[in-house]
Amino acid sequence: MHVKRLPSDVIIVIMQYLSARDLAALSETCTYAHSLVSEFGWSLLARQTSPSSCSLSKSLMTWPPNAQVRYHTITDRNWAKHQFVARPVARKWMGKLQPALAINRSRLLVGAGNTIYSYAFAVAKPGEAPGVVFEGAYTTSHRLQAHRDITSMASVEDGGRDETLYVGFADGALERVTLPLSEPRKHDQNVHIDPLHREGNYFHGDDIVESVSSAGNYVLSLSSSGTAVFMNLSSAEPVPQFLELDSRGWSTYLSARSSTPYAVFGTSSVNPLSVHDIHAAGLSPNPSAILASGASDERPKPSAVYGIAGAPPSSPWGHSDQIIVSGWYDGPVRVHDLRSSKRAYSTDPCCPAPLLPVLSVFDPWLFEPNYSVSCGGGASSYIAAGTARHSVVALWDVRNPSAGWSVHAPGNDSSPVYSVILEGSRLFGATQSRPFVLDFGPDVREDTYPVLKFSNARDEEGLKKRDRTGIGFYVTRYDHSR
Ligand SMILES: *[C@@H]1O[C@H](CO)[C@@H](O)[C@H](O)[C@H]1NC(C)=O
Ligand SMILES: *[C@@H]1O[C@H](CO)[C@@H](O)[C@H](O)[C@H]1NC(C)=O
Ligand SMILES: CC(=O)N[C@H]1CO[C@H](CO)[C@@H](O)[C@@H]1O
Repeated sequence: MHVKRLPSDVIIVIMQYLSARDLAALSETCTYAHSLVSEFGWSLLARQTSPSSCSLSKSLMTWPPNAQVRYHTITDRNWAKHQFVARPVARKWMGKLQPALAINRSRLLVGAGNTIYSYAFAVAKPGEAPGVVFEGAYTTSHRLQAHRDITSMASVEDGGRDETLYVGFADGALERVTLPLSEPRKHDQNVHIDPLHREGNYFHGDDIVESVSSAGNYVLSLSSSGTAVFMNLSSAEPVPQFLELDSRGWSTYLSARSSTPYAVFGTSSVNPLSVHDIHAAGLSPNPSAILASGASDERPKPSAVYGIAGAPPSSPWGHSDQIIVSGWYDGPVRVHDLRSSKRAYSTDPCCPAPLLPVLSVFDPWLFEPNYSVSCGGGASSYIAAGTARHSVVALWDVRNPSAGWSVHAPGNDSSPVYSVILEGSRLFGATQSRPFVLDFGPDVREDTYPVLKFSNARDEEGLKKRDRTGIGFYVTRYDHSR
């Protein structure tokens, strides 16, 4: 039967099951099919495949559906071929810093030492890669002093202005900072953030604020001594709620997407990863789940969890926010599914039986067990882990987790990757020396990222060679299939 004889609503239903290639083929059969595909096909597919990408979202909103599908299709293909453009986002900093990254729909923020560097996401036309533009550097103290260093950051909802964040410091301060973006910059100098733009809290005494997370209206911070502070910003005067975890604190993650929002804590202990539900009254003091490391018959050994992330809504695990990805001291990156019933034997009657991981992945060539983790990438199926040395980022496709691969960040410093943010097409990361990006999307040009003028050739030793495209820099990558 000819396709023309089918009623159009039947063809539209069928189109829901077609890939970009199938749709392109269908649209070339006749003008009738072509018009159905342009009117319905591309937008159906764009809705199904659109990964969550802060840095692209403003551009994608203005693009026609077929341009969105083109972008995502080329991105997925580049992921499958391990093809990307690697770029430093800034010149090397002075000294070795432990940077923190935060993102929202308008900008990428890099906190390093006493400075927050802001990079705005430009709105691009279809067929152009949305640019990342340096906006300014904002200092939180007049002098660089280690105890006033920024240690963690998270951006929060501020009515769409996207200039507000919570910043944790080495001296225990937790500040709500609004970036003075409209203040004029003289001769590219840093702008000091005056007291009008910041509001200090001293919940953590003088312990390092190791981690700050945000989701929806919630903010969560955790200090090295294991004090967690939870706030619901939807009330006019948020009341901080304290929770003592009684172990060395490292990492946090907040989920506000599922019907029961929850907080996850990473610590150094026998049970280093725990989930606490968030109810109308606030954060529950008792864990609703303990996430275990190993096989069901093993006695838990003390370990530590340095990085925690959730999976994007479009991931192969499904829309519900029940997946928790964590980077452990003893090596692997582990994935727990809160819906799973695989539990370890519990000796402690007070706590829920520990939940076993549904997946563990590791880079067998790297024994440095320290990770920042993030999920996203091609088909929203990748886990990225920043590791402790050689500025290596390890990547796994969860649809084929035994075929992992790793890449050294541009610059190739002997540094940990302290923070990673993985979107559909871009991975933003930061080493002790600089922020960087790996861009798997199409249409990247020299001016998509900030122009770099290297003054001191020796400082930029690892950035000598451009890649084949001439846009990115040459980086070393290797497979670690098992
Ligand atoms: C692991 O990460 C923590 C927190 O970033 C850091 O303090 C520690 O020194 C790291 N350990 C190694 C072996 O890199
Ligand atoms: C980066 O460093 C690793 C060792 O840490 C080395 O094997 C690799 O060749 C270096 N890559 C580049 C591009 O310099
Ligand atoms: C990941 C993150 O923190 N995103 C924030 C960025 O900004 C939006 C508003 O545009 C906030 O709602 C998000 O929480």
